[in-house]
Amino acid sequence: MAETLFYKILGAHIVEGKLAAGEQIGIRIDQTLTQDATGTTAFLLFESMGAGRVRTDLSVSYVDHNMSQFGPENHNDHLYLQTIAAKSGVYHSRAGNGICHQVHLERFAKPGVMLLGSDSHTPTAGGIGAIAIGAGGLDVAVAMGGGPFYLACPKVIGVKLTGQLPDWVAAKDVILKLLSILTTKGNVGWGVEYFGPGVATLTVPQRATITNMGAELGVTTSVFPSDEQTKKFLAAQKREKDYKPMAADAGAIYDRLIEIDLSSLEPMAACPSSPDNVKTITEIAGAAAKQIAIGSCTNSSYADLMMVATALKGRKIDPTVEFAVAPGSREVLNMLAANGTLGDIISAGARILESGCGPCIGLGFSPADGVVSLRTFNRNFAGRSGTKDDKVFLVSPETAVASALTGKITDPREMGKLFGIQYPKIEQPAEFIINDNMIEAPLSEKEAAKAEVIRGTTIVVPEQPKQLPADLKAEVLIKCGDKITTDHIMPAGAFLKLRSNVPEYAKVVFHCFNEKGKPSFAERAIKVKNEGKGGVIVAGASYGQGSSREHAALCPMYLGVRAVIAKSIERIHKANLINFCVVPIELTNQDDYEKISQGDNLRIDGLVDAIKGKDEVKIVEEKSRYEIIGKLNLSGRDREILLSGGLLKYTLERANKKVGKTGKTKR
Ligand code: MIC
Ligand code: SF4
Repeated sequence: MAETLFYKILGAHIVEGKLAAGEQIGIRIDQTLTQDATGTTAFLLFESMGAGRVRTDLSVSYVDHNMSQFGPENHNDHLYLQTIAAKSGVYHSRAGNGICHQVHLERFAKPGVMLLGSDSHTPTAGGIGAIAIGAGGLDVAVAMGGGPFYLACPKVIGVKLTGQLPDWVAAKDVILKLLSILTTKGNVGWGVEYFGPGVATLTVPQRATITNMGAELGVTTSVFPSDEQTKKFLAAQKREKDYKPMAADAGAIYDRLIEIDLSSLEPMAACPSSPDNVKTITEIAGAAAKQIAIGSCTNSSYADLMMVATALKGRKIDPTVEFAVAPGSREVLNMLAANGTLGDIISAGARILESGCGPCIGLGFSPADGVVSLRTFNRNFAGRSGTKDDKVFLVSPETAVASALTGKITDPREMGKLFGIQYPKIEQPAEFIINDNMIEAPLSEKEAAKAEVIRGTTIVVPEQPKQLPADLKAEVLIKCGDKITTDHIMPAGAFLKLRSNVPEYAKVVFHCFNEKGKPSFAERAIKVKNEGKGGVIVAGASYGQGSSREHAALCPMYLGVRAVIAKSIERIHKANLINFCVVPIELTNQDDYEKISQGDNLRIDGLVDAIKGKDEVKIVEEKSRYEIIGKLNLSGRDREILLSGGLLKYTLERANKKVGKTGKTKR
């Protein structure tokens, strides 16, 4: 049968289960990536497994998120990650070398591999023909130890691209268009595969912008074929040997088909405060934009910044605008420095930020109260910029630079009329400047045996979950609405530096919902825990959207949360809940959501028995006695993990069983 590219790559890596939509499958992982904000926990858990050296073909640890270094926490993390990487057989990309996804695309990703990363934008590597999936740190730790990654085999949406992008219309507009069609809700269990004649017109970095922001759809991942464009990109990275052509078979059948004619697209923006609140620039043009930032793993490639530099050459940004540019990697920065175009950006009035995540995750460059901030990033969840009630619009670099010159949201197609600027068609260089001296190779096994790991005082091994009670008695600690993101659950920005210290970080769970003068979520949770009860979080649809941060499960678990009851739960977050032994329960009847209030006392009798083999649980409120039926949408392995007390204990139990049988550890 004619196969999709998605299934070809999954099929080549399957070690358990059947390659059919909806089936639970185990996949062998070739490469992993971790970044510092999720990586410290991932490595601490990897160490707790006693795995020693990694068993993948390649694992890379990046430092790109926490680089502001107010206080010792960030540098403590860097030193721990550098030394544990060297010891465990992992490559280490140092602070300043660039954003993990950009650097991985440039230096490591290749067609046909399976990449698992502890960051939700890992699908960036789908731009080069890899199946690249975001997951929680603990899942990545298991993969580093040689364990398979388990997932529900996705159905595949085929996106047929035809035509060619018009001048000033960008790859960002392609993914914004798709977000306007599919939205951020309801795409769990799907993957996206691009095909059709329009594919050949897009370069690898353009494709990577599209697969990167595919994360916002909530799909498992997105993938492009590997073709002449891929070969050209790899050759320019001096990695032509990593090239192999890959595509779907002719006549492959997709579970759903969407067609996008690239020629018909126009510049677009995701308006506050969701990536799917998409409007065309013509609809919103003219509003004053006092802050503009170009960067992030979505849009900070060489071609993006060359286009920006060419448009800015000899010009000055509007004096009402604060304008920042963060090149995605040191390779990009070096290229711009060497060809002199960095000077054009600086002379026009841009502030050059470090090659890292920075403002994308609210680390600096927060906008003033009430001003419009245009960003080329991928997420504009309320408050993520570090400013409450922010007005962040997500746009292409083309729209961003046009608006920087006028001070207003501006359609870049006006650039000719306004400034006499023709669209700069940027050619990919035949060779990038390759300099890997900020990527450290791991120590040999012999050297590693003697090597010390540096552990600062702010690095605390996370507590493991307690076993689930046979019958759960729990209080509803919070009732929240639809599309609650992991940024709502665990704020980043100024709090990001607490990632390596769960007891401290747990104090700010649901920080954005805390009210002055009232007990915080954490205080309420601790009170309930001290009364000997469990805690429950109640939510609407698409709970846990956004990042892969497992702290959104780990910190509530630390505060005594034992279950989440929601209309629906997003893929990565659901897996993280299970990994930390918090039971994900989805409402059978969505209207039952209305019955529940904060402070209700719920009973789930026979919870453990239900996890052992039932698909539903009965939830009873103790006072008013309302009854609700909750779905346990769990695979057999999910059930075993919950019954073991979380993924770490489950993994250790299985490893011990193998030692028992064979006398030596096999994982
Ligand atoms: C994000 O973009 O939200 C992050 C910060 O990169 C997260 C990872 C994290 O929270 O550390 C992600 O996308 O997974
Ligand atoms: Fe970093 Fe932003 Fe990309 Fe997340 S989305 S990896 S914070 S640049």
